Amino acid sequence: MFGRLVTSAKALGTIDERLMRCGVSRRAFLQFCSTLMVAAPFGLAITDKKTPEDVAAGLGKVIRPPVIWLHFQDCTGCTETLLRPSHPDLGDLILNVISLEYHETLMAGSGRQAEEALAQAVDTYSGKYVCVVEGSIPTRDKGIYMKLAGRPAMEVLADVAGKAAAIIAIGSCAAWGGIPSADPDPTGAVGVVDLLPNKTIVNLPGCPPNPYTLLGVVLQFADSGTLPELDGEKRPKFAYDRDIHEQCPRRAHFDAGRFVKQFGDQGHREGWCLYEMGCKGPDTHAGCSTRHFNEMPDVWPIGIGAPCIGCTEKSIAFRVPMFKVIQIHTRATPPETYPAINAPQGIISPLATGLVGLGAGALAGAGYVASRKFSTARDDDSVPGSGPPADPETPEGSEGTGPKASV
Ligand code: FSX
Ligand code: SF4
Ligand code: F3S
Repeated sequence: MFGRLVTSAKALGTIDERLMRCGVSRRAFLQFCSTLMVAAPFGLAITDKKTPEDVAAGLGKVIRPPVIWLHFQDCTGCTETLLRPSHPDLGDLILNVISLEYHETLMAGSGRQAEEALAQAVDTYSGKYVCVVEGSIPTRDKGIYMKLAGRPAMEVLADVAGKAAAIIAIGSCAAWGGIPSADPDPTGAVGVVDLLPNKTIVNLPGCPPNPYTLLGVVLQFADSGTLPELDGEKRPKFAYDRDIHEQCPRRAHFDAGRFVKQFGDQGHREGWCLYEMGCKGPDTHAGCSTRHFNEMPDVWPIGIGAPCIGCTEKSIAFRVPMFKVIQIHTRATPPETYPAINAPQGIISPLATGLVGLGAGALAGAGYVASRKFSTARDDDSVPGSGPPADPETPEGSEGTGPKASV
């Protein structure tokens, strides 16, 4: 375990002092704290509080952690996700909460100036800074495929991470190679843990991961010198202990056997389950189904109608084809055990529907909406809103596959 982060640099100051000096509003800070609470509802001492005000009171006293951010082979999505929140204020706030000492993509300096900035940051905060690594590291041919100031990335990593108090590999690329390591892997791309096997490293895979997971880990370390509990893949349990499928909003469709068969079909438009489109949610550990991106509801792959590609899982993302249907290995029951969606028992009669409708009283409105969504009997007069599909070319199986009520 690393030692407590003690700062010798008065310049860092506490988060409260910094926010006050920069004129960051209390409202923005409270909003940040409440988002942090949602991202880390348990497993982190800093968010284990009753209200955002309590979290803010604790965080405000924390010395801003110095962060040195190394950037290797990747798409820069990890940086983008951190600094492109839906509210511009929040991006500014994040840069005030941490003390970002070096970040090639964001800093104004370049060339010799940048090299000096890195050397100075490492020297000033040696043994006290958090080293965040984004991107994979090329190892083939002695690492010549990526050089910084004439030095292979491998060498820079060993040097900078070697003097850090804590190392965080952000994104799937830094955690285990990610996209650059996909077959045929021309550069021999690996993750941080492959090159520094004896160091304590926190992996935050995801392409990209949720930025609040990073902030939670960094701030907890700055506050108490401790890291959250990790799983076997070195991922913090608070963010990766559950699979996507467990809390997916489309789960009811999975359980009922309602699957999208083709992008753009009626089921897709209605928000049915994407399992048959290759969704890897049942085998993927991440919090996306409850912690969306950019602080916006439904901004996550499944929320916008794309199957989860398993981007947090080393054995799935960029290894298993995106649209390949996987075997279910979780507690979820395989869909084969559910009743067939085209059950041969027949359909509900108009009379039965009428009686049920009368008896259900207030449920009638909801039933109408549900029947419009799920009924597929094209000529079933008993179901309001059913009828021939608007598009006669709609392929078989994409319309007309919903459940029919049996009598
Ligand atoms: Fe990109 Fe990051 Fe993917 Fe990799 O996230 S979003 S390619 S994980 O390193 O920038
Ligand atoms: Fe959601 Fe995918 Fe599971 Fe379907 S298979 S419920 S879309 S996680
Ligand atoms: Fe990745 Fe799947 Fe979340 S693709 S972003 S783990 S929904």
